[in-house]
Amino acid sequence: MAVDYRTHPHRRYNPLTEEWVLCSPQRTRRPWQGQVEETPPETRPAYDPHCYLCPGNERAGGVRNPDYTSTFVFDNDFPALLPGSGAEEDHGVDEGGLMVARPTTGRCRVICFSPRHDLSLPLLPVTAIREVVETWAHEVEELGARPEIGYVQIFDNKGEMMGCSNPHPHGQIWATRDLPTIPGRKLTSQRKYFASHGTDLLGDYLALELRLGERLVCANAHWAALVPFWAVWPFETLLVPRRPVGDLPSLLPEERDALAAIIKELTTRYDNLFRVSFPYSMGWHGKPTDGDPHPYWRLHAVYYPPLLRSATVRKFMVGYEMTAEPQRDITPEEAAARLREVPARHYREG
Ligand code: H2U
Repeated sequence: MAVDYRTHPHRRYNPLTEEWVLCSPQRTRRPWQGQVEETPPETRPAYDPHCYLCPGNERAGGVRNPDYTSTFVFDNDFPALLPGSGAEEDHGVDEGGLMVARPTTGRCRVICFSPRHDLSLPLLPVTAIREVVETWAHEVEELGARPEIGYVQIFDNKGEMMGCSNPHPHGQIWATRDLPTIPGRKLTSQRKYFASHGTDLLGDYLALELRLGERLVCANAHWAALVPFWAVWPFETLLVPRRPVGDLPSLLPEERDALAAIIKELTTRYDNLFRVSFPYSMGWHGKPTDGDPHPYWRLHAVYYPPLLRSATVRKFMVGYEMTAEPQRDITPEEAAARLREVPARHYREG
């Protein structure tokens, strides 16, 4: 008897991370009656004299921000990594493979998306998001060109729920000597796929999704945003360029324009889902900056929002997820349909 994946428990495989997710759609077979709880509209001033990140203000470390008018990037005052000091030449610890430690180095930067304290990415004009895209690309190019940097991770924690420490819209850049775990897994999987198929994993996956259409959220001439077949978070999405391109600096001007437009649309759809500034952690996965061309690597961004039913009901990655493997109820197909159904115009700009 064929299994109906819309109603029957099953596991899905993530070929990028080589992990499985348990999908239990039978738990949501009841009609969607969960209250959509309204949260009070966030009213923040355009400028907050007490904000560490606003133009002209003094940061926690004592340095004063310039009166910036576009994006603004600075070295994190409390960095998780430090530049080389010579100590990293130490060979580290290895107790028979049971206790292994190695020194590491890197740089941490913070990027303020705009001078406006009150405008999150979906509320910024596309022209301002385009400047964020330009800044991301510039940072990857500049940091990645340094011989001591092997990987540049761009990420953004949006909203208090994701541990964001300051409401002023901002993201982070951690540039490391070593390749971190998740990009490392993606390197292995993409390289293996390319070796056996002669084509790139994400390019083939994107072609399949564009043909099937059921997990697509939105697309334009250069990009597609979709809920991946193997999504773990309820409204997780993957943003992929149509052209095989390995990193942000390699994007053409028209691809950067289209990226700004699709980021505006995707994050607007997120906000419109529960009429709230939708929290998420997102990150870019570009090819490592170790000098190898990595021809099998396709640039992509991942969005991991925690919300499940409303502005206040979130998905917790706890018991089974922590001890066995990730689990979800709502199917990726249903999540994509709901993101497609909401307007592409922001409820606060309506
Ligand atoms: P999160 O909101 O994702 O925590 O990022 C904010 C970062 O900004 C955080 O890493 C840094 C913190 O160290 N920061 C500064 O470097 N200087 C400040 O004055 C405030 C925050």
